[in-house]
Amino acid sequence: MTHSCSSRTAGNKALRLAVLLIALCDFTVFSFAQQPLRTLLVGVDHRTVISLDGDWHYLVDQPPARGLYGNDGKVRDNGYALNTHPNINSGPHNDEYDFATAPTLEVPGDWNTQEPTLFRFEGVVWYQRDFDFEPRPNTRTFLHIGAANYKSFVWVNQMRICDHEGGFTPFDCEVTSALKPGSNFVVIAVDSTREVDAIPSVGIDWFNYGGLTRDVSLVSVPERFIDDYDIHLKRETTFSLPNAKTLAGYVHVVGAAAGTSITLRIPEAGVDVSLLTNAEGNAPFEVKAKKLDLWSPQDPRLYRVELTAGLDKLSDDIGFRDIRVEGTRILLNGKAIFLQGANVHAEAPYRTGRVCTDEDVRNIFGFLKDLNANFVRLAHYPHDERMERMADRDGIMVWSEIPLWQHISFDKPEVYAKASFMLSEMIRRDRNKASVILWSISNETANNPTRTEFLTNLANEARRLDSTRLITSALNTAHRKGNEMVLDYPLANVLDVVGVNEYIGWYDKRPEDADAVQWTLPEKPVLLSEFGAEAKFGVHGGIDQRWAEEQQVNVYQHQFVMLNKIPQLRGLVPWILMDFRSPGRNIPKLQDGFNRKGLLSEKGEKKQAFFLFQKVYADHSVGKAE
Ligand code: GCB
Repeated sequence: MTHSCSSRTAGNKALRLAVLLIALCDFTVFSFAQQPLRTLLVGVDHRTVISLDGDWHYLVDQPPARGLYGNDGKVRDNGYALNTHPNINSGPHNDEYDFATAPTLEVPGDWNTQEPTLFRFEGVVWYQRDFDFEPRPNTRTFLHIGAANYKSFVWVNQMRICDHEGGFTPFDCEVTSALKPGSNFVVIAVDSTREVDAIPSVGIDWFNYGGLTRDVSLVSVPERFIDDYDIHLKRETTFSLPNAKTLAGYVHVVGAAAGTSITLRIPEAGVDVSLLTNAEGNAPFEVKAKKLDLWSPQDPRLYRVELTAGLDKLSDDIGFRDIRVEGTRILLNGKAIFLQGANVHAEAPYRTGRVCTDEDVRNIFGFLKDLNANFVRLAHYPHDERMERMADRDGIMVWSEIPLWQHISFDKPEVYAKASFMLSEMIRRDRNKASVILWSISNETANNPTRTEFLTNLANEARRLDSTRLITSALNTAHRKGNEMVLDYPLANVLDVVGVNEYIGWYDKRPEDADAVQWTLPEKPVLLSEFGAEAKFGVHGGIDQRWAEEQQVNVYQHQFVMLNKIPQLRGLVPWILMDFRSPGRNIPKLQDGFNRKGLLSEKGEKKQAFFLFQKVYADHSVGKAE
C-alpha cells in the first residue's frame, strides 16, 4: 500500500502523529489495524470515475461473526473473502457460502431499511460484486468508499487491500496491482458492531445504520496525480473587503519530483498561475485574483477552479470567504452575522434510513430554506459530501462535527488516535467548502481534566490542520445556582465559538422556568446548539400537554424569553429539524422508535414549531448579530 500523504503542511505533522499513535497502539486484541490515511482523493466527486454503486450480493455473518473473525479474533483472509464458488451439487463438499446466488443490497444504502430481517441487525455483513475493468498503462487505480459504518475490511480478487475504522468518513484503497483485465471482484466485510472504545461509543441517540452507506467507485489517475489541495481566501490579521483578493493554500501531487509544474486557473477571477512542487510534491501558493466576489448566504458565489499537473486534470467549484471571531461577534467577510439554523441528522426524509441520494439532500435543504435558515449543524458526524456541496450552492453555513458523542474513553491513547484520525479525514474532505465555517470537536462531554486535555489537544490539531475556520463544541454541563446557569469550565477557553445544549422545559424544569434563568457564559460568541422538546405531529392539546405540538411551541417561546437576555448569543440551533430514528425511544404510539423533537415529522409534516421558527427567522426577532 502506498502512503502518498507526505509531510507538506503543519497539518500533516498532526496527521502523522495520529498515524504514529495508531501504529503504536496494540490493536491485535481487536484484530484490527487502522491503516494510515492513504491518498484520500480530495474532490473525488468532481472526477470521472467508474461507479460501483448498484446491487451487491450480501451474506450475513451473525455474531460472533466467525466468517470474519477467527477464534483468535484475527480477521480471516481465507473465508468468504476468497469468493470461491463452492461445489454445492457435486464433487467434494467444501465451503458453504455462495455470493453468486446470494440476494442483493443496493449501494449506497444502509442494510437496515432495505431488508426487513436486517432492520435491527448490528454486526457483520459481507458485500460482493463483480465488475469489468481494463487496466491502462501508467495509471493508478483506487477504490473509493464514501463511508461504511463502522469498520470495513476490503479484498479485491482475493487480495486484502485495506481496513478502515470510522463510519462517516471516506477512504481510498489502492487496487492497481490487484486488478486484472476483464472480470474482477471486490468483497467488503462491514462490521457495525458498537464498541466502548469506538467513536461514537456504544450509547448513542440515533440509529446505528450499518453498511456501505455512501457511494463506492473506482478512480483511475495518472501515475502523477493531484490527491489534495487547499484553496482559500488568505487569512489576513485584519479583514478588509477591498483587499480580500489574495488566495492561498497548496496543491499536492503524488509522485511529483521537486520542480514539477502545476497550473492553477480560476478564469472568472482572473487567476492563471504556474506553481512548482517542492521535494514533497507540495506546491504552496499565494496569488492575487484580478476580481473576486466573496461567498455569502446572500450570494453563494462559487468559482470553477481548474488544476492541472501533467496528465492529471481536476476542476472543482469553490467559494471564498473570511470567517472570524472578534470579541463576542462572528464576522463573515467582515460583517457580523447571526446564525439561524437547525440541527440535522443524516436521516432520509420520507423513506427513513441513512441519507445517500441527491433527492434526500434536496429534501433536507428544501426544509431548511422553507424555515428561512442560513445555518445547519450537521449532527453528530460528518455527513454525505453532497450535503456540503448543496450548502455551498444554497448559501447555508455549516457546522461539521466528528462523532465524539458522550461516553467517550478520554483516558485511552488509542481513542485519541481515532479521534484525531477522523478529524483529519473530515477536514481533508471538506476544507475547500466555503459553507463550512465551524469544525466541532465533540458533543456533550463530562467536565474533567482528562477530557479537557484530550479535547484541548484535538482543538489544537484542528487549528493546525485548518487555521481559516472556527473551532467549536457543544457543551451541556452548565451548573446551576438558583436561577443562574453558569458555564465557566476551561474547555470553553480553547474554543472560538461556544455551543450550549440545554433542555429547560423538557428534561429539566418547566417551560416557563426558562423566563427567569440568567446565563453566565464566556465572553465569546455562543450558539444555542441544542434546545427543544418532543411533540408528535398531529397530537394537539394545551400548552402543558406533553407530546402536543402546542407544548413544543410553548417550550420554544419561553426559551426565546431567556435567550433574548444573552448578549453574546450568536445563533439558534433547535434540536432538531426532523424526527429521526432512535431505537431507545420506546414509548408506543408517541415515539415508536423515533426521537420526536423534530420541527417536522420524518414524513415531512410540519409541526406548529416549524412555523414558529419560520416566522422568528423571517423577522429576525430572536438574537442579534452584535
Ligand atoms: C442531546 C444530544 C442529542 C440527543 C438529544 C435528545 O443532548 O446531544 O444527540 O438526541 O439530546 O433528544 O435527547
